[in-house]
This record gives sequence, C-alpha cells and structure tokens, in this order.
Amino acid sequence: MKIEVLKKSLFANNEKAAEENRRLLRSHDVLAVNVMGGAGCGKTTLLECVIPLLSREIGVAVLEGDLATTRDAARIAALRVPVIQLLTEGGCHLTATLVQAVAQEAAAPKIEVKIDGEDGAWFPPEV
Ligand SMILES: Nc1nc2c(ncn2[C@@H]2O[C@H](COP(=O)(O)OP(=O)(O)OP(=O)(O)O)[C@@H](O)[C@H]2O)c(=O)[nH]1
Ligand SMILES: [Mg+2]
Repeated sequence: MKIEVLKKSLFANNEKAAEENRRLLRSHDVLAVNVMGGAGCGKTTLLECVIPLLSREIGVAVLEGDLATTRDAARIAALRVPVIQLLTEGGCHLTATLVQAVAQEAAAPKIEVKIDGEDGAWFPPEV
C-alpha cells in the first residue's frame, strides 16, 4: 500500500516565510535568538537576567510568544525594552508566518531580537 506523505506541502508556506524572515533580519543586520523550552522552565527569567546586561551595549527587543496572556510581555516591558506580544491562541509554538507579521516592525530600528517562544520552534533555531 502506498502511503501519501504531505509534510512537504504542509510546511512549505512556513518555510517560505522563514526564509523571508531570515533575509529581512540579515538585511537589517539583526541577530535573532530563539529562546525555547518547556512551560515554566525559566525562559522569561533568563531574559530578565540577560537583557539588563545586554541592553547596556546593544539594542534589544523581544517578540514574546504566549498562548493567551500578555503577562510575560509585561515582565519584559518592565525592563524598558521594546516587546511585541504574539498570541498563539492555543498553539504551542510560534510559526514563521506569525513572526513575519511583526518581523518588519521588529527589524526596522536595527535592534537585536530575542524571541521567547513556547516549547516548539517557530522556525529553525539558527535563525
Ligand atoms: N529554582 C529555579 N527557579 C527558576 C529558575 N528560573 C526560573 N525559575 C522559576 O521558575 C518559574 C517559571 O519561570 P519563567 O521564567 O516564568 O518560565 P517560562 O519558561 O518563561 O514559563 P512560560 O512562559 O510559562 O513557559 C518562576 O517561578 C521562576 O522564578 C532557576 O534557574 N532556578
Ligand atoms: Mg515565559
């Protein structure tokens, strides 16, 4: 029996968006760091520790992924760095297309971007 594999077509749009995001960030000389890990493992705490140190030297902004709330974004905003909240509305990870919706805005001021995602990848971690 032949089994049809749909993976390629299912992810094609996301991979295209990921490539466009990479190109956009590169063209603005922005380094994006994907912070991902299980729920409650300390992603936001890590950012709260490193952002005050980093932001003395470089521009820092955060795209904050969350299922439904803006609580983590408020924690980052308290550090006085730009933060954009991406609500996944139940999804466990940020997709490249979701990030693309705000990537233009995030890249514009020539800042380095930290991405605090949920426990999945939004697009490949090397981005
Ligand atoms: N003992 C210990 N607790 C930690 C550490 N890092 C974070 N915590 C605690 O773990 C809890 C969750 O930390 P967060 O930084 O909110 O974790 P998160 O990964 O951002 O959580 P979600 O965004 O909900 O997935 C908080 O009560 C933190 O104080 C650590 O290194 N050691
Ligand atoms: Mg968090």
